[in-house]
Amino acid sequence: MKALIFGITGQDGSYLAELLLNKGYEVTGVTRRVSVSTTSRIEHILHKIKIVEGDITDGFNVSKIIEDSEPDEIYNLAAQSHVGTSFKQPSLTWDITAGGVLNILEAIRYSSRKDSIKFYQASSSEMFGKNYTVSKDASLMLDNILGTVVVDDPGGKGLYDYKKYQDEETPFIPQSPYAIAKLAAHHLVRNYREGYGIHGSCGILFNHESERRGENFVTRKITKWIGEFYNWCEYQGLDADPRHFTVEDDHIYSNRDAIPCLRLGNLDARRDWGHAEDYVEAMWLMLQQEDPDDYVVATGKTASVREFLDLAFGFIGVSDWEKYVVIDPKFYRAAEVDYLLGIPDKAKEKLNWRPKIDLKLLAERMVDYDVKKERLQRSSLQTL
Ligand code: NDP
Ligand code: GDR
Repeated sequence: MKALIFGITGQDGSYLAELLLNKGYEVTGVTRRVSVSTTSRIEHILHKIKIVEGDITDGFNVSKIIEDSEPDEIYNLAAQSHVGTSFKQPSLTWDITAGGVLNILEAIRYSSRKDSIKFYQASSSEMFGKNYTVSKDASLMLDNILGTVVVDDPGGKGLYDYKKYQDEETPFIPQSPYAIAKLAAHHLVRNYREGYGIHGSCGILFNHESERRGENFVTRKITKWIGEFYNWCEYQGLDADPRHFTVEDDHIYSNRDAIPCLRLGNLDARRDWGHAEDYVEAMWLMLQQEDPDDYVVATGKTASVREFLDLAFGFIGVSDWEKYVVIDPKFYRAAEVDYLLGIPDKAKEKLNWRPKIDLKLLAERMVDYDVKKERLQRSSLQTL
C-alpha cells in the first residue's frame, strides 16, 4: 500500500508516518522549501520515506504529486494550524487551510485513479467554537466528572445537573479565521464525497499534544518552560521551591541569576487533551472503512489550562506555580473557545478506537522530555 502525507513534518505527520511504516506502507511525504530544515521530527525515519517538494496552495503542484506518487491513501495534515496566528494572518490561513484542501480534492476528482484513492482530512474541534450540546442524560458520559455544569432548567423547574459536550451532531459556530477555514474544508470534503463519490473522511480531532508538539501551543509552551526552569534551578544547586526566589519585573531572581517568568494568556479555557500517538491511529482506521464518514476523536474528558499547569508543575514538585506565571494580554484571542469536551462514541463503536494515554501521563511525558532535552542542551553548550 502507498500513502501520501501532506504535512509530514508536523507533529501528527511524524507519528502517522511511523505508524504507516510499521504497517508496511510505502510512505511519501510532502515538504515545503524553506530556508532552514523542517525535518527534525522525521529525521529518524527519513531513510525509509520518500520526500517530495510541494505546497498545498499550488494546485498544479498538488495534482502532479498525486499523479506521480500513485497513492492508495492521502492524508492531509497540512495547515496553518495555530489559532492565535490565524487572527494575525487570516488570509494566509484561509489559502492554506481551506484553499489547499480544495486543491487536493480537485486533483483527486480529475485523477484517473480517483476511485482507488481514500482521502483523510484533518478537521478540528475548533469548528464547534462556542457551541456545545447540553444533555441531562448522565449515561452518555459515565466517566466524565469534569464535564458537569449547572445551568438554569429551560422548563423553569429549577436547577439540574447538565452535561455539556460536542459530538458529530453538535452544530458548528467557529470562533476564529482558522476554525472558519477548517469548516470550509470540512464541508468541501462532504460536498465532494456526495457530489463526486470521493472516498473522503474527516476526523474532527480534539486537541492532541505530545513531546513533538509545536512550542507555541499552550501545553508545550508550559512544559518547555518547566524544562528550562528546572535545569536553571539544578545548575545553581537549588530545587524549584519558590522560597529560594524573588519575583520582580516579570523575572525570577535567585542569588546568582535570573530567568524570565512564564507568560500566558487565558488560563480558564477548557480543552479535551489527548496524545497524538493515539489520534493518528484513528486517522488510519477511518481510511480502512468501506464507506467514508466523519468522526469525533477525543478522550471524553475536559480540563482547564490551569489544571494542566497544576499537573505539569506537580511533576517538578511545585504547587504554587502562580508565582512564576505572568498573565500577558498579548496571548488573549479576539474570540475565545471556552469549553471543549468531545464524545468519541462513534469512533469507539465503528472504528473500535480507544485513547490509551490520559492527561496525567501526557503531561508527565511532556515534562520529562523537556527536562531531559534542556539538560542535554545545557551540557552540550558547556562542552563547546
Ligand atoms: P503542525 O502545525 O505541527 O503541522 C502542520 C504541517 O502542515 C507541517 O508539516 C507544515 O509544514 C505543513 N504545512 C503548513 N503549510 C503548508 C503548505 N502551504 N503546504 C504544505 N504543507 C504545509 O500541526 P499538527 O501536526 O498538530 O496538526 C496536523 C493537522 O491536524 C493540522 O491540519 C491541524 O490543523 C489539524 N488539527 C490538529 C489538532 C491538534 O491538536 N494537534 C487538532 C485538530 C486538528 P512546515 O513544517 O513546513 O511548517
Ligand atoms: P488551540 O490550542 O487554540 O486549542 O488549537 P492552543 O494550545 O494554542 O490553545 C489552547 C488554549 O490555551 C489558551 N492559552 C494559550 N494558548 C497559547 N497558544 N499560548 C498561550 O500563551 C496561551 N495562554 C492561554 C488559548 O487561549 C486556548 O484557549 C489547537 C491547534 O492544534 C489547532 O490546530 C487544533 O485544531 C485545535 O487545537 C483542536
